[in-house]
Amino acid sequence: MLYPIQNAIRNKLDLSGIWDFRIDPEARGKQDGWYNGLTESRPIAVPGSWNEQYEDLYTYLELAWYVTRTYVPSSWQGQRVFIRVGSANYFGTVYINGTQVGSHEGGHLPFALEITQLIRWDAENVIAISVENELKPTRVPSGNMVTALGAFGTVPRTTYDFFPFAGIHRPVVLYTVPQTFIEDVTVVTDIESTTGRVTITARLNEVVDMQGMVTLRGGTAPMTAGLSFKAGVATAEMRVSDARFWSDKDPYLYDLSITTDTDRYALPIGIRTIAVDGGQILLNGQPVLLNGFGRHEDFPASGKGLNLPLLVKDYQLMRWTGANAYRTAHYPYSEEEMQLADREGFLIIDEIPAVSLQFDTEENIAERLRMCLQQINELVVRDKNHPSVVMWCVANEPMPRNLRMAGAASTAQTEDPSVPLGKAFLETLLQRARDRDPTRLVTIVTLTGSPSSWVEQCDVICMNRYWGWYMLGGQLVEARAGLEQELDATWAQWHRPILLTEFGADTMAGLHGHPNVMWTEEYQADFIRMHLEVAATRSFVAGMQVWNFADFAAVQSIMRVGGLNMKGVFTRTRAPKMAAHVLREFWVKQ
Ligand code: BDP
Repeated sequence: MLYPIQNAIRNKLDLSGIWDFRIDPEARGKQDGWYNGLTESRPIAVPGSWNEQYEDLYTYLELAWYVTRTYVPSSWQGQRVFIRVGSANYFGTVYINGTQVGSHEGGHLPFALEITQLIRWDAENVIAISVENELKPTRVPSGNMVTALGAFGTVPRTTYDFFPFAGIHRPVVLYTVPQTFIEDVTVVTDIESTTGRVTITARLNEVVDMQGMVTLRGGTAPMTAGLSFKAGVATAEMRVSDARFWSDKDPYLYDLSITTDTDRYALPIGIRTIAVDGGQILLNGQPVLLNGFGRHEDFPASGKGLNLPLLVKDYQLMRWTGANAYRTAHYPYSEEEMQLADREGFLIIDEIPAVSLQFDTEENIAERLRMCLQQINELVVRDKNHPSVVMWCVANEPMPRNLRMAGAASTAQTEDPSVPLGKAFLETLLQRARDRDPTRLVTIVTLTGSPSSWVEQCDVICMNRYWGWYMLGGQLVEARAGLEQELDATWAQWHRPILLTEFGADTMAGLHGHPNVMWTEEYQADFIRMHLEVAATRSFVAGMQVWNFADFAAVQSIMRVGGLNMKGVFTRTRAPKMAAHVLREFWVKQ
C-alpha cells in the first residue's frame, strides 16, 4: 500500500473535483445500473463528507453513489493501472465502466484495486463508487447498540460523540506501476552513538530474482547499496556516520530511493529511535514529552474531507501553542497529514477506529475483532515508514459492561464477565500491533473506571480523565486533589510513563465569567493551567494532550450545544480561546 507517486516510470492522476452524486435509500442503484452514470444527480465535492454539503443530508448515512468520468492517458498503456481510494467511510464499492471491481470495509484507510483490463483507451471511462456508513453494532466503531443510553442517547446513534461523517473523504487516484514493481518498502532505523543504521527491505509483486539499488541522499554525500532480490525480497543496510537524527526539534528527513530494472520508488525517511525507560519516553535515547492534543479531522462544509489549507493551518496553530505531539483520535488521519507531521516534527500516536469498544455478544465481539485486526494490519502497512509515528493505539476507551460514570470511586466489578473478555480482546490487538511492528510503542487509552488490568501489556499508560469536568465539575481544588491522587497511584502500580491523552472542558468561545464558572473561557483556562501544573511536578508524566485541539461536530444530544463538542482550545473555525494562550505559557518556553 505504498503512497502513489509520479516519477519517470510511475504515473498518477488525481480525480479530486466535483462528482455526480445521488443518495440511494432504497438500495436500487445497483439493479438500476447507476454505476453507468446517474440520470438524476447533484454535484458533490470529492474529497469531502456529504453531510455538511447539503442540509437534507446531515444525518443521512445510508447508501449513496458517486460518479465521475475521465480519459486515461494513452501513454499509460502497457503498465498496470490501479484505482486507489484514500478513504470511503464506511463501506465503499468501486465500478469501472459498468464492472464491479471490489469493495472495502473500514472508513479511514486506503484501498487499491487493479483496473488494467477494464480501461477504455481513447474514450471516456465511467468511475462509480457507492458508499454507505450505516451504524451497526458489529462495525468498528459501533453504532445502533441495543444498550439503553437514557439521557445520553444521541442522534445519530453512535457509541462516541464525534459526528459520523460519511462519504469519500480522501482523494481517489488512478496510478500505474510497471508489470514487475516494488510493492512494499519497510525502513527501520537504529542509532549507534552518532551513526544511524538504516535497514531497507523491499518486496516486489513477483517472486523473482533481480538486481536493484538503494540511494540515500541528505548526508554529506549520497550513499548507495545494492539490493539483491531473491524470490522477490531484498534487504540492505546502510550506516550513516554523523547522522542528523529526526526529532520534534529537528525533523530532518533523508531521501531514500529504490531502483530496480523495471521500477523506481522514493520516500523521505527519518533516522530515529523510540523507547521507554521507567517513567520516560525516549526519542533517540533522550527523554521527550508528548505535549499536544487529541484532535479530529473536522471542519465546516468539508467535514472529514481532506482539506489541505486546513492541514497547514493546524500545524501552524499547534506549533504556536508549543505542542509537539498529537493523537489521531479516533481513527487514522490522511496520509498527507502524516507526511506533514514528518516534515514539521510532530510525534504521533496513531489510532485505529476502535472507539468505545464494548464486549457484549459473542457474534459482535468476533466481528469487531476481525475488523480491528484488519485495521491494525492496514494501518501499520500504510504508516510504518513515518518517523512521526511513535506509538500505535489500538483502542480508545474500551468499556466494561458495569462501568458507571458516577465518579472516581467507580471501578468495574471484577465479576463482570466483560472484564476478562475485554482483556483478552485488547491484548490480542496489542500483540498484533507488536507483531506487525516491533519498533514502535503500543498502547490503549482508558477511561475512568475501566479495569486497570486492561493496560497490563501497554508500553505507556494512556489515560483520558475529566477531573473538573465530568468528575467534580466546577470544583477545581477538589479535582486537582483527585487528579494528583490518581496519577500517583497509577505510577505506583505500573512504573511506566503516563500520558494524559484527554482532559478538557467544554467552553463557549466568547463566554466570560468572574467567578470562572463552567463553560466560560476563564474556566477552561484555569482547568488547563491546573492540569499542566500537576503534570509539571511529576517526572513520570510523559505528556499532556488536551481534549481537544478545536471544537468539532458532534452527534446531537443534551450534552452538546449546537451539535458541537466545545472542548477545543480553538473554535471550529480556528480562533484561539483563552486556554490556547495558557498552553503557550507552559509549552513555548520549554
Ligand atoms: C472521551 C472520548 C472523546 C469525547 C470526550 C468528551 O474519548 O471522544 O469527545 O470524552 O466527552 O470520553 O468530550
